[in-house]
Amino acid sequence: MNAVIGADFSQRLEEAAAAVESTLDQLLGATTLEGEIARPQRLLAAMRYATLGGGKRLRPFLVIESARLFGVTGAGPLRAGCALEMVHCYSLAHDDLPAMDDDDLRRGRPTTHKAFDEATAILAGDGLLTYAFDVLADPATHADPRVRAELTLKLARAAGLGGMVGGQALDLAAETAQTALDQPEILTLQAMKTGALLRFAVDAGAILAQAHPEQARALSRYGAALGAAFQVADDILDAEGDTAALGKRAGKDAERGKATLVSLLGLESAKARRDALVDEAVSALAGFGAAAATLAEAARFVARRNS
Ligand code: GRG
Repeated sequence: MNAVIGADFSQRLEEAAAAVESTLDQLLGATTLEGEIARPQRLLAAMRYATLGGGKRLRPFLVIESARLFGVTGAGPLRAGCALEMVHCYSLAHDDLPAMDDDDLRRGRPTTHKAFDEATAILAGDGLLTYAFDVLADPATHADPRVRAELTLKLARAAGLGGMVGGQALDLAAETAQTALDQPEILTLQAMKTGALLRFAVDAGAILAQAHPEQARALSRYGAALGAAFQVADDILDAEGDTAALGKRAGKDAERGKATLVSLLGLESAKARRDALVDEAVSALAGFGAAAATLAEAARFVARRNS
């Protein structure tokens, strides 16, 4: 946990982010795909705004690195990572809307509904969510239709009712509930709202590589622990971080009386839990040996990030 984030890791993350940016730029270009009738200019501009020019690109990085663990590189992991990033960016644009978190700032810039308007931000999110499945279903992502179908099914399960969207619904319900959530309820909510997409990222790498089920399960355990560590770190950042570094408003959880592990356990215990989750994530990689060093560092990065 105290290891310094290595130059090699930072370089890999930067390289992946650059490749993701350029692939997203291409996917969200003006040229229509076969079967599309037209790409409305303002909607496309809002989808590009919500997606390009910011973010750590952690989810696509995890797809790329998980696939690389099995020797799979190139367009497949990059495209699957971009599909996942589209779902993530849609969730941020919708979460920022007045009906949800009502935020003005995201990734250091005005939120999508502030830069455009509410209806356009809703449609941009809808367009990104739908496009993500287009990208996964396209043969350019993988030659084998069974692999494409598995990616599509797994992302739908991670993003939908029993995953991110369901977690968001639980989170919104908790804001107006009479009784505060207890620890198991918070853990379920967080595993759904933020954990499910992060876990999908590493599952996608194993699916693309058609990995041995035992290896896929180990990677999935890593993804679940990393996802949980990410969310505790996010709660800690909200409590301790500053708005300028975060690129979004800090201190919102306490202001809204939101039940998080920080409010439930206190800062120090939340930090201890975060560190234990990082250890758990790293232990799950034991069977992969030195080949998994970058993924191990990704777990440390998630816990130590300041934005
Ligand atoms: C609206 C359906 C719907 C879901 C929203 C993920 C989510 C559910 C809301 C986002 C609210 C939020 C800030 C959650 C905390 C965890 C999180 C997803 C942080 C942002 O992810 P990063 O740090 O962001 O990976 P970047 O900007 O680097 O991509």
